[in-house]
Amino acid sequence: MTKMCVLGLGYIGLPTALLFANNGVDVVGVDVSERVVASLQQGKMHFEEKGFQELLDSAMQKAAFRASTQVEDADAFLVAVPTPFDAEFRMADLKYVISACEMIVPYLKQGNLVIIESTIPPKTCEKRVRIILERSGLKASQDFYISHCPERAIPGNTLHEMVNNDRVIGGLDEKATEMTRDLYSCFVKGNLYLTTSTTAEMIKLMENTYRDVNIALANELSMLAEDYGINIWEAIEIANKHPRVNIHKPGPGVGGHCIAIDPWFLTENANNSSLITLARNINDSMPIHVLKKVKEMVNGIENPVITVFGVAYKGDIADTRATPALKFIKLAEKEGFTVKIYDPLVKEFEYPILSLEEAVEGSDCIVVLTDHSIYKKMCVKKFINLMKNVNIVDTRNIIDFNI
Ligand code: SAJ
Repeated sequence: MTKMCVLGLGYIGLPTALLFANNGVDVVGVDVSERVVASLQQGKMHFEEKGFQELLDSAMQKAAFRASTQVEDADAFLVAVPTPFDAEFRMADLKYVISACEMIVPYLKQGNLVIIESTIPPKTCEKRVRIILERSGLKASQDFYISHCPERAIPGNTLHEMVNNDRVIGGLDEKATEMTRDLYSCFVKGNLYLTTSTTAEMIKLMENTYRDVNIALANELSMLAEDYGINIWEAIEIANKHPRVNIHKPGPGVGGHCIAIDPWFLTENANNSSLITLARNINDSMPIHVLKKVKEMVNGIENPVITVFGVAYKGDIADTRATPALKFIKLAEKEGFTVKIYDPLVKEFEYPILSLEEAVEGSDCIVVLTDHSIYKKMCVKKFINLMKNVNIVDTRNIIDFNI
């Protein structure tokens, strides 16, 4: 039986470890957080997502998964730690990837495979990961093997996408690629596309950059449509009937831990990336544009109270990482507005989350920032009379005023 050591038990590392454990691999999951490890040792997930607890229960029943703070000898090591964004230099901060690789060094043996799932800039496997792991005295592509297999699952539907999406696998050499393919084929039902490590690194960043640039285009089109007095949602719907057009959705900006930072990993070493940089700047500036619209609406109202609907970074999840709502709220407070928040999914946030009635009572303007499906079915007539002044800015086109 193959033994795997997975470093990083977060949103990606943990479900990946559990999928391997449920499909014939003996897995030890390693995390530097004692709290995370203690919770998993008791069979409890430290965050919620559909299907994860069941997957943990069955892996524990099979005795195929253990959590630990210590790396152990294994046949394969999988690194799934975060790659934070260094905002000052607009670069990937590789500190966690580097320290995970350093933790592997004393345990690295002949024939081992090291897979990096964390998002990394092109050439990181070749130039950083290889050099750190070779401190073991072993030589990459001769004594041990390195590959990159980026995760591409969407938060909110992680498990389904981890199993069913196609995957990209890029080794430093062909043997590394093949060893990685053989491992992942135990649970991945999608196609496994084989390439080099640098190409795999680039592909992952290209995918998220593609989305960011397209969202920026949608945001720019929505601002132009406002100038022309056009309903952008109707215009996009009709334009997208064209067989080769797929305009994304405009909104209050791009949040989450991937799309808003990965494009910078692609441009950190480049001097010819004006389009990608421009798209990032457009998306980052959207909360300012939303505030401008709110200011126009509450113009003349003394000490306006505004209600934010939704602080999750996108619809139907409780995740607020890098949410554009936070920038909007901070800007609104600077403007002197009182801000109240309603988000039925989010449990922890920098600001208090109120009930619908508390949040709407005495409000001068509702600003919808997240497209939770629950907002679609809300009966507006039931709460609109609680407002002091009825103004609504719906950046996601989700509120149905007829119900
Ligand atoms: N958004 C828009 N308009 C759109 C689509 C999204 O404003 O048309 C906004 C969302 O509201 C959100 C942000 O963009 O604030 C990002 O949301 P998302 O659903 O586009 O993506 P993430 O960040 O949840 O997940 C992405 C996915 N990448 C792609 O679809 C190319 C996922 O497959 C990746 O695995 C993930 O990044 C990651 O970990 O890299």
